[in-house]
Amino acid sequence: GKREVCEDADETCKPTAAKLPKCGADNQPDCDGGGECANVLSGFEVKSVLRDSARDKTIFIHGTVEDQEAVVILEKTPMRQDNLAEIFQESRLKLQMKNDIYSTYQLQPPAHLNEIKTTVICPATQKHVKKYLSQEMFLVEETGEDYLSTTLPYIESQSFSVQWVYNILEKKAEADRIVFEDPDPDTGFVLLPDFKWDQKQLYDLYLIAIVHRRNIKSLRDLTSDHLPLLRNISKKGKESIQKQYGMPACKLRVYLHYQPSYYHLHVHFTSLNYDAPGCGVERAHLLTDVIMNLEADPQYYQNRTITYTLRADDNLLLRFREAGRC
Ligand code: GTA
Repeated sequence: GKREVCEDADETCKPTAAKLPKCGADNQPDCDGGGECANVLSGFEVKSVLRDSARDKTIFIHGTVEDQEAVVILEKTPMRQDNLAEIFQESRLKLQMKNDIYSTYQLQPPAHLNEIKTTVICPATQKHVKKYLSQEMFLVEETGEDYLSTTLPYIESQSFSVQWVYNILEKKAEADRIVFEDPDPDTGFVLLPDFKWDQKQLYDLYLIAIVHRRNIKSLRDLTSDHLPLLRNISKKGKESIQKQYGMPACKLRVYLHYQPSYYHLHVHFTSLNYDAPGCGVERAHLLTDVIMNLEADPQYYQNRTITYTLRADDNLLLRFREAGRC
Protein backbone atom coordinates (compact mmCIF):
# COMPACT_ATOMS: atom_id res chain seq x y z
CA GLY A 1 0.00 0.00 0.00
CA LYS A 2 0.90 3.68 -0.14
CA ARG A 3 3.27 4.85 2.58
CA GLU A 4 2.27 7.57 5.02
CA VAL A 5 4.78 10.39 4.60
CA CYS A 6 4.04 12.17 7.85
CA GLU A 7 4.48 9.31 10.29
CA ASP A 8 7.18 10.95 12.47
CA ALA A 9 5.52 14.34 12.53
CA ASP A 10 4.83 14.48 16.23
CA GLU A 11 8.00 12.89 17.55
CA THR A 12 10.73 15.20 18.73
CA CYS A 13 14.30 15.02 19.98
CA LYS A 14 13.91 16.53 23.43
CA PRO A 15 16.87 17.38 25.67
CA THR A 16 17.17 14.57 28.21
CA ALA A 17 20.80 14.28 29.33
CA ALA A 18 22.17 16.69 31.90
CA LYS A 19 25.69 16.25 30.55
CA LEU A 20 26.21 17.12 26.93
CA PRO A 21 27.50 14.07 25.03
CA LYS A 22 30.30 14.35 22.48
CA CYS A 23 28.84 14.65 19.03
CA GLY A 24 30.70 11.69 17.42
CA ALA A 25 28.56 8.77 16.27
CA ASP A 26 30.23 6.40 18.75
CA ASN A 27 29.16 8.25 21.85
CA GLN A 28 25.94 9.88 20.68
CA PRO A 29 22.73 8.10 21.53
CA ASP A 30 21.06 7.02 18.32
CA CYS A 31 18.24 9.36 17.40
CA ASP A 32 17.32 7.49 14.23
CA GLY A 33 13.62 7.54 13.41
CA GLY A 34 12.57 10.55 15.43
CA GLY A 35 12.86 9.18 18.98
CA GLU A 36 14.02 11.22 21.93
CA CYS A 37 17.69 12.12 22.19
CA ALA A 38 19.97 14.47 24.08
CA ASN A 39 20.20 18.00 22.70
CA VAL A 40 23.72 17.78 21.33
CA LEU A 41 23.35 21.37 20.12
CA SER A 42 22.76 23.02 23.49
CA GLY A 43 26.51 23.69 23.80
CA PHE A 44 27.05 24.55 20.15
CA GLU A 45 29.35 27.55 19.84
CA VAL A 46 29.06 29.47 16.58
CA LYS A 47 32.38 30.30 14.89
CA SER A 48 31.09 31.63 11.59
CA VAL A 49 28.17 31.63 9.20
CA LEU A 50 29.32 29.78 6.09
CA ARG A 51 26.30 30.57 3.94
CA ASP A 52 22.97 32.26 4.52
CA SER A 53 20.23 32.06 1.95
CA ALA A 54 17.09 34.08 2.61
CA ARG A 55 15.54 32.63 -0.56
CA ASP A 56 16.08 29.01 0.51
CA LYS A 57 15.47 29.91 4.17
CA THR A 58 18.61 27.99 5.06
CA ILE A 59 21.68 28.91 7.09
CA PHE A 60 24.95 26.90 7.18
CA ILE A 61 26.95 27.45 10.38
CA HIS A 62 30.45 26.38 11.41
CA GLY A 63 31.06 25.94 15.12
CA THR A 64 32.18 23.60 17.86
CA VAL A 65 30.44 21.13 20.13
CA GLU A 66 32.65 20.28 23.12
CA ASP A 67 35.84 21.10 21.20
CA GLN A 68 34.78 19.13 18.15
CA GLU A 69 34.35 20.91 14.84
CA ALA A 70 30.77 20.86 13.58
CA VAL A 71 28.68 22.12 10.67
CA VAL A 72 25.03 22.75 11.42
CA ILE A 73 22.43 23.43 8.72
CA LEU A 74 19.13 25.01 9.76
CA GLU A 75 16.34 25.01 7.19
CA LYS A 76 12.76 26.25 7.40
CA THR A 77 10.61 23.56 5.86
CA PRO A 78 7.85 23.97 3.25
CA MET A 79 4.24 24.65 4.26
CA ARG A 80 1.99 21.60 4.26
CA GLN A 81 -1.58 21.81 3.02
CA ASP A 82 -2.81 19.32 5.61
CA ASN A 83 -1.69 21.68 8.41
CA LEU A 84 -3.59 24.71 7.14
CA ALA A 85 -6.72 24.22 9.20
CA GLU A 86 -4.67 23.90 12.40
CA ILE A 87 -2.50 26.90 11.46
CA PHE A 88 -5.55 29.12 11.00
CA GLN A 89 -7.38 27.88 14.10
CA GLU A 90 -4.56 27.50 16.62
CA SER A 91 -2.17 30.40 15.87
CA ARG A 92 -1.75 33.82 17.44
CA LEU A 93 -1.87 36.78 15.07
CA LYS A 94 -0.05 40.11 15.48
CA LEU A 95 -1.11 42.89 13.16
CA GLN A 96 1.83 44.60 11.43
CA MET A 97 -0.02 47.06 9.22
CA LYS A 98 -3.41 47.68 7.66
CA ASN A 99 -4.14 49.89 4.67
CA ASP A 100 -7.48 49.78 2.85
CA ILE A 101 -7.98 46.16 1.76
CA TYR A 102 -4.35 45.25 2.52
CA SER A 103 -3.00 43.96 5.84
CA THR A 104 0.06 42.05 7.01
CA TYR A 105 0.44 39.99 10.17
CA GLN A 106 2.96 37.98 12.09
CA LEU A 107 1.45 34.60 12.70
CA GLN A 108 2.71 32.43 15.55
CA PRO A 109 1.67 28.83 14.91
CA PRO A 110 1.74 26.10 17.57
CA ALA A 111 5.33 24.93 18.23
CA HIS A 112 4.92 21.57 16.49
CA LEU A 113 4.03 23.36 13.24
CA ASN A 114 7.09 25.56 13.49
CA GLU A 115 9.94 23.04 13.42
CA ILE A 116 13.31 23.71 11.82
CA LYS A 117 14.97 20.90 9.92
CA THR A 118 18.44 20.58 11.39
CA THR A 119 21.38 18.69 9.92
CA VAL A 120 24.50 18.17 12.04
CA ILE A 121 27.86 17.03 10.69
CA CYS A 122 30.15 16.33 13.62
CA PRO A 123 33.05 15.85 13.81
CA ALA A 124 33.31 17.88 10.61
CA THR A 125 36.50 18.03 8.56
CA GLN A 126 37.93 21.16 6.94
CA LYS A 127 36.58 19.77 3.66
CA HIS A 128 33.04 19.85 5.06
CA VAL A 129 33.51 23.42 6.23
CA LYS A 130 34.78 24.41 2.77
CA LYS A 131 31.95 22.55 1.02
CA TYR A 132 29.28 24.72 2.60
CA LEU A 133 31.16 28.04 2.43
CA SER A 134 29.90 30.44 -0.24
CA GLN A 135 32.52 30.54 -2.97
CA GLU A 136 33.07 31.77 -6.47
CA MET A 137 32.64 28.90 -8.98
CA PHE A 138 34.75 28.07 -12.05
CA LEU A 139 33.88 25.88 -15.02
CA VAL A 140 36.24 23.00 -15.85
CA GLU A 141 36.17 20.90 -19.04
CA GLU A 142 37.57 17.55 -18.00
CA THR A 143 38.75 15.27 -20.81
CA GLY A 144 39.17 11.52 -20.31
CA GLU A 145 42.93 12.16 -20.04
CA ASP A 146 42.43 14.90 -17.43
CA TYR A 147 40.40 12.44 -15.43
CA LEU A 148 43.19 9.87 -15.35
CA SER A 149 46.09 12.29 -14.84
CA THR A 150 44.53 14.92 -12.56
CA THR A 151 41.11 14.03 -11.14
CA LEU A 152 41.52 10.36 -10.27
CA PRO A 153 44.77 10.80 -8.27
CA TYR A 154 43.12 13.71 -6.46
CA ILE A 155 39.92 11.87 -5.49
CA GLU A 156 41.95 8.83 -4.45
CA SER A 157 44.05 11.00 -2.14
CA GLN A 158 41.35 13.17 -0.60
CA SER A 159 37.64 12.60 -0.75
CA PHE A 160 34.87 12.41 1.83
CA SER A 161 34.58 9.13 3.72
CA VAL A 162 31.81 6.86 2.43
CA GLN A 163 31.39 5.14 5.80
CA TRP A 164 27.81 6.43 5.98
CA VAL A 165 27.11 4.60 2.68
CA TYR A 166 28.55 1.32 3.98
CA ASN A 167 26.50 1.75 7.17
CA ILE A 168 23.36 1.92 5.02
CA LEU A 169 24.33 -1.08 2.87
CA GLU A 170 25.19 -3.13 5.97
CA LYS A 171 22.01 -2.01 7.83
CA LYS A 172 24.07 -0.38 10.58
CA ALA A 173 22.26 2.95 10.05
CA GLU A 174 18.95 4.11 8.59
CA ALA A 175 17.79 0.48 8.16
CA ASP A 176 14.24 1.44 9.14
CA ARG A 177 14.18 4.11 6.42
CA ILE A 178 14.84 1.76 3.50
CA VAL A 179 12.01 2.02 0.98
CA PHE A 180 13.19 -0.73 -1.35
CA GLU A 181 16.14 -3.09 -1.66
CA ASP A 182 17.30 -5.36 -4.45
CA PRO A 183 20.02 -7.47 -2.76
CA ASP A 184 21.67 -8.71 -5.98
CA PRO A 185 25.44 -8.07 -5.56
CA ASP A 186 25.84 -6.95 -9.22
CA THR A 187 22.62 -5.19 -10.14
CA GLY A 188 21.16 -4.54 -6.68
CA PHE A 189 20.76 -1.31 -4.71
CA VAL A 190 19.15 0.25 -1.66
CA LEU A 191 16.59 3.04 -2.13
CA LEU A 192 15.97 5.37 0.82
CA PRO A 193 15.10 8.99 1.59
CA ASP A 194 17.99 11.38 1.12
CA PHE A 195 18.92 13.18 4.30
CA LYS A 196 17.92 16.46 2.72
CA TRP A 197 14.26 15.29 2.67
CA ASP A 198 12.31 15.29 5.94
CA GLN A 199 9.52 13.20 4.29
CA LYS A 200 6.84 15.52 5.59
CA GLN A 201 5.61 16.59 2.17
CA LEU A 202 5.93 15.23 -1.35
CA TYR A 203 6.75 18.66 -2.82
CA ASP A 204 10.49 18.18 -2.16
CA LEU A 205 10.58 14.37 -2.44
CA TYR A 206 14.22 13.27 -2.57
CA LEU A 207 15.47 9.68 -2.44
CA ILE A 208 18.80 8.12 -3.29
CA ALA A 209 19.56 4.70 -4.74
CA ILE A 210 22.90 3.38 -3.47
CA VAL A 211 24.39 0.46 -5.41
CA HIS A 212 25.62 -2.66 -3.61
CA ARG A 213 28.74 -2.84 -5.79
CA ARG A 214 31.64 -1.07 -4.12
CA ASN A 215 33.95 -0.59 -7.08
CA ILE A 216 32.09 2.11 -9.04
CA LYS A 217 33.22 5.55 -8.00
CA SER A 218 31.26 7.75 -10.38
CA LEU A 219 29.89 8.31 -13.86
CA ARG A 220 33.48 8.08 -15.20
CA ASP A 221 33.69 4.37 -14.26
CA LEU A 222 30.48 3.41 -16.06
CA THR A 223 30.65 1.24 -19.19
CA SER A 224 28.04 -0.79 -21.08
CA ASP A 225 28.77 -3.62 -18.59
CA HIS A 226 26.84 -1.56 -16.05
CA LEU A 227 23.71 -1.22 -18.20
CA PRO A 228 21.82 -4.02 -16.37
CA LEU A 229 22.54 -2.23 -13.06
CA LEU A 230 21.45 1.17 -14.36
CA ARG A 231 18.29 -0.17 -16.02
CA ASN A 232 17.43 -2.03 -12.83
CA ILE A 233 17.79 1.15 -10.72
CA SER A 234 15.72 3.13 -13.19
CA LYS A 235 12.89 0.58 -13.40
CA LYS A 236 12.65 -0.60 -9.79
CA GLY A 237 13.45 2.81 -8.30
CA LYS A 238 10.58 4.45 -10.20
CA GLU A 239 8.20 1.56 -9.48
CA SER A 240 8.97 1.71 -5.73
CA ILE A 241 8.42 5.47 -5.58
CA GLN A 242 5.11 5.13 -7.43
CA LYS A 243 4.07 2.39 -4.99
CA GLN A 244 5.24 4.04 -1.76
CA TYR A 245 4.49 7.69 -2.45
CA GLY A 246 2.05 7.59 -5.38
CA MET A 247 4.40 9.72 -7.48
CA PRO A 248 4.58 8.59 -11.13
CA ALA A 249 7.84 8.35 -13.10
CA CYS A 250 6.86 11.35 -15.25
CA LYS A 251 7.05 13.55 -12.12
CA LEU A 252 10.57 12.43 -11.19
CA ARG A 253 14.00 13.83 -12.08
CA VAL A 254 16.40 10.86 -11.90
CA TYR A 255 20.10 11.71 -12.23
CA LEU A 256 23.71 11.24 -11.21
CA HIS A 257 26.07 13.98 -10.11
CA TYR A 258 29.42 14.58 -11.72
CA GLN A 259 31.44 15.41 -9.70
CA PRO A 260 29.66 13.79 -6.75
CA SER A 261 30.69 14.50 -3.17
CA TYR A 262 30.78 10.80 -2.31
CA TYR A 263 32.58 8.39 -4.65
CA HIS A 264 30.33 5.35 -4.34
CA LEU A 265 27.81 5.17 -7.17
CA HIS A 266 24.38 6.51 -6.24
CA VAL A 267 21.43 7.91 -8.17
CA HIS A 268 19.29 10.89 -7.10
CA PHE A 269 15.47 10.67 -7.42
CA THR A 270 13.88 14.10 -6.90
CA SER A 271 10.45 15.53 -7.46
CA LEU A 272 10.30 17.46 -10.74
CA ASN A 273 8.57 20.32 -8.89
CA TYR A 274 11.52 20.73 -6.55
CA ASP A 275 14.57 22.70 -7.61
CA ALA A 276 16.97 20.42 -5.70
CA PRO A 277 20.50 21.68 -5.00
CA GLY A 278 22.78 20.25 -7.71
CA CYS A 279 20.09 19.52 -10.32
CA GLY A 280 21.48 22.05 -12.82
CA VAL A 281 23.06 21.22 -16.20
CA GLU A 282 26.58 21.71 -14.91
CA ARG A 283 26.26 18.84 -12.43
CA ALA A 284 23.28 16.54 -13.07
CA HIS A 285 23.28 13.79 -15.71
CA LEU A 286 19.87 12.24 -16.33
CA LEU A 287 19.91 8.48 -15.81
CA THR A 288 18.00 7.91 -19.07
CA ASP A 289 20.65 9.90 -20.98
CA VAL A 290 23.44 7.95 -19.27
CA ILE A 291 21.80 4.66 -20.29
CA MET A 292 21.33 5.80 -23.89
CA ASN A 293 24.90 7.13 -24.14
CA LEU A 294 26.28 3.79 -22.95
CA GLU A 295 24.01 1.93 -25.38
CA ALA A 296 25.45 4.03 -28.21
CA ASP A 297 29.08 3.86 -27.03
CA PRO A 298 30.25 1.39 -24.35
CA GLN A 299 33.23 3.67 -23.45
CA TYR A 300 31.28 6.95 -23.64
CA TYR A 301 32.15 8.08 -20.11
CA GLN A 302 35.82 7.14 -20.36
CA ASN A 303 36.28 9.22 -23.52
CA ARG A 304 34.00 12.21 -23.44
CA THR A 305 34.81 15.62 -22.03
CA ILE A 306 32.61 16.38 -19.02
CA THR A 307 32.03 19.95 -17.94
CA TYR A 308 31.43 20.82 -14.30
CA THR A 309 32.05 23.57 -11.80
CA LEU A 310 34.60 23.71 -9.01
CA ARG A 311 34.74 26.08 -6.09
CA ALA A 312 37.52 28.68 -5.95
CA ASP A 313 39.09 27.00 -2.90
CA ASP A 314 38.84 23.44 -4.27
CA ASN A 315 42.28 21.81 -4.46
CA LEU A 316 41.16 20.00 -7.61
CA LEU A 317 40.81 23.39 -9.30
CA LEU A 318 44.36 24.19 -8.20
CA ARG A 319 45.56 20.94 -9.80
CA PHE A 320 43.76 21.78 -13.06
CA ARG A 321 45.44 25.19 -13.00
CA GLU A 322 48.85 23.68 -12.30
CA ALA A 323 48.29 21.34 -15.25
CA GLY A 324 47.46 24.38 -17.41
CA ARG A 325 43.97 23.04 -18.04
CA CYS A 326 41.98 26.07 -16.88
N1 GTA B 1 20.15 9.16 3.66
O1 GTA B 1 24.00 10.07 5.94
C1 GTA B 1 23.31 10.26 4.94
C2 GTA B 1 23.70 11.10 3.85
N2 GTA B 1 24.80 11.87 3.60
C3 GTA B 1 25.96 12.04 4.44
C4 GTA B 1 24.65 12.46 2.39
N3 GTA B 1 23.48 12.08 1.87
C5 GTA B 1 22.86 11.24 2.74
N4 GTA B 1 21.68 10.61 2.66
C6 GTA B 1 21.31 9.80 3.69
N5 GTA B 1 22.09 9.62 4.79
O2 GTA B 1 21.99 14.09 -1.92
C7 GTA B 1 22.95 12.45 0.58
C8 GTA B 1 23.17 13.91 0.23
C9 GTA B 1 23.23 13.88 -1.30
C10 GTA B 1 23.71 12.49 -1.61
C11 GTA B 1 25.13 12.51 -2.09
O3 GTA B 1 23.66 11.75 -0.40
O4 GTA B 1 22.13 14.73 0.70
P1 GTA B 1 26.50 13.60 -4.02
O5 GTA B 1 27.63 12.65 -3.74
O6 GTA B 1 26.18 13.84 -5.43
O7 GTA B 1 26.88 14.87 -3.21
O8 GTA B 1 25.16 13.08 -3.35
P2 GTA B 1 26.24 16.33 -3.11
O9 GTA B 1 25.00 16.44 -3.89
O10 GTA B 1 27.30 17.35 -3.29
O11 GTA B 1 25.95 16.41 -1.61
P3 GTA B 1 25.03 17.40 -0.89
O12 GTA B 1 25.38 17.19 0.53
O13 GTA B 1 23.65 17.17 -1.31
O14 GTA B 1 25.48 18.90 -1.32
C12 GTA B 1 24.93 19.60 -2.42
C13 GTA B 1 24.43 20.94 -1.99
O15 GTA B 1 23.17 20.75 -1.35
C14 GTA B 1 25.27 21.64 -0.94
O16 GTA B 1 26.33 22.38 -1.47
C15 GTA B 1 24.25 22.51 -0.29
O17 GTA B 1 24.04 23.65 -1.08
C16 GTA B 1 22.99 21.71 -0.33
N6 GTA B 1 22.71 20.99 0.92
C17 GTA B 1 23.39 19.95 1.41
N7 GTA B 1 22.85 19.51 2.55
C18 GTA B 1 21.79 20.29 2.80
C19 GTA B 1 20.84 20.32 3.83
N8 GTA B 1 20.87 19.43 4.85
N9 GTA B 1 19.90 21.25 3.78
C20 GTA B 1 19.84 22.12 2.75
N10 GTA B 1 20.71 22.14 1.73
C21 GTA B 1 21.68 21.25 1.74
